[in-house]
Amino acid sequence: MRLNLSSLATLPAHVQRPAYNPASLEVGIVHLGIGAFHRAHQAVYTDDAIAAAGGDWGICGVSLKTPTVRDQLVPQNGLYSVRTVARGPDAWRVVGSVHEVLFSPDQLADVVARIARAETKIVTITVTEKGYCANVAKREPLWDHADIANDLLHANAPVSVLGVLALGLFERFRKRGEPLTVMCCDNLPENGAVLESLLHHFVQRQYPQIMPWLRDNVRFPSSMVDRIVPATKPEDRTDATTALGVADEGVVRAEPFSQWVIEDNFAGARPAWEKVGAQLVADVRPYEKMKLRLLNGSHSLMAYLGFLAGFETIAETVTNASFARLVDALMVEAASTLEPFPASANVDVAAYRAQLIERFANPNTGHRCAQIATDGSQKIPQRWLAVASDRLARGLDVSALALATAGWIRYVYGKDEVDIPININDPLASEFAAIATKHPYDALSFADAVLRIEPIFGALGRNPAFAAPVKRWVSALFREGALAAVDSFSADTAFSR
Ligand code: CS2
Repeated sequence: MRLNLSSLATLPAHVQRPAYNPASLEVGIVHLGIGAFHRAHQAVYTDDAIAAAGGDWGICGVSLKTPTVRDQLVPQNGLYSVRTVARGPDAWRVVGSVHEVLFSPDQLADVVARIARAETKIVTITVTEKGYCANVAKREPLWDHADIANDLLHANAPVSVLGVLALGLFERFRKRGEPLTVMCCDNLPENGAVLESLLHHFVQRQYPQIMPWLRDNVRFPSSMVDRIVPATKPEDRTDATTALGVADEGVVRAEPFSQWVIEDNFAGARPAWEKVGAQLVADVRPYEKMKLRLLNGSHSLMAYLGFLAGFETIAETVTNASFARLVDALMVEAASTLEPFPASANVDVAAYRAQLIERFANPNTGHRCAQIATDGSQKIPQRWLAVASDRLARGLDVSALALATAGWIRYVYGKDEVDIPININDPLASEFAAIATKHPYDALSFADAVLRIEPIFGALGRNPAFAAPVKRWVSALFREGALAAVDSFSADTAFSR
């Protein structure tokens, strides 16, 4: 038996299930990039909001790159379970908000029709940092990226998120031209403004005739999303069968914590997300900066150095005392660059930091360093390098950020500490490999060449106040390994704050 609308009634009592009839929902939201994160985050808030306040907020989930999720969820009528991995026993719930799942390369016409329908009020997006095919600093599409180039040439067979959105918007304009909200839910700073700019650039080339409509009718709120969602593990599927009594191919695992801060800037109606824990605010920037720089910054630091030191997961890494001190030092550096919160927000950065350590240390999360280590070229600019630039501009030291950056450089060298190749998953992987081939085991030249990759480091890579400590740490990492380097960082008395 499989989880689906007919087996829903057979679920054991301990499994939380939709408090409404999922079959009766109409689609009000199109989500591009229906991976595990969306299913454990926005879809859960929407499930709760429908239960609390009703509304036709069914989600049409779209995959752009692989048909896996569609193939898992269509036989299940969109139903799937979330396994919440706490320190105590797991909790299981079945989510009913996903109404339909499409694979865009096979079902483009349906995707476009969904975006164009007046009943669709919101498009949300999680395609990861690299999915935007963008120069984020310039807020412009990478015009020579293969996907963007394809979409400019074949407007009716787009493969990129910008191309699919542009085609959907064009169709919406041609129909009734109802207003629409498009909300980015990826870990990019000012993600709404970035997406708006990318899409405006793209549409300006592809469909210039809709620009006035786009400017006046389509809103791009920013949002900060947070929940640690490791990749689903094989045992999640077996355990789902035991917990639910039916098989669930779409199960996702997630930590108990969840946060969503949304800029209150919608073109029309939206689910009552504020009734179920989401924060609707005038300005998301202070929240996203705190989250990107403290949570994601620490994550990336542990991903590279923890991996090199031989740790499998974030929890193992942060339980090592020297790593814990280094993470704390990184957070101290990052915290000094945050923006003030409105007094009414009640945010306590020290408590936030302590809570992060607790979350990282949850032994049941099983979040692998290797998973977070992907796509570093797309992540470290906003997680670390912006922090380093801010601090250097104020004459402050960048000790922990330098070691973190050195860890990433050592990692992209592509061989671990016992010389086993590392599978570098990054859009710039071939560039790193070429540099490594040119400078075999030459820590300083390798580091120097990587620091000169302009799209990642910009001017910071040429600033000796940053480059010099980074290069010293890269040498130390090649010489003595990550564990010894992190130990010596943590023992360094000069650092004791
Ligand atoms: C992680 C994030 O993989 C990564 O880069 O840092 O996915 C992180 O788990 C989430 O942003 C937490 O909200």
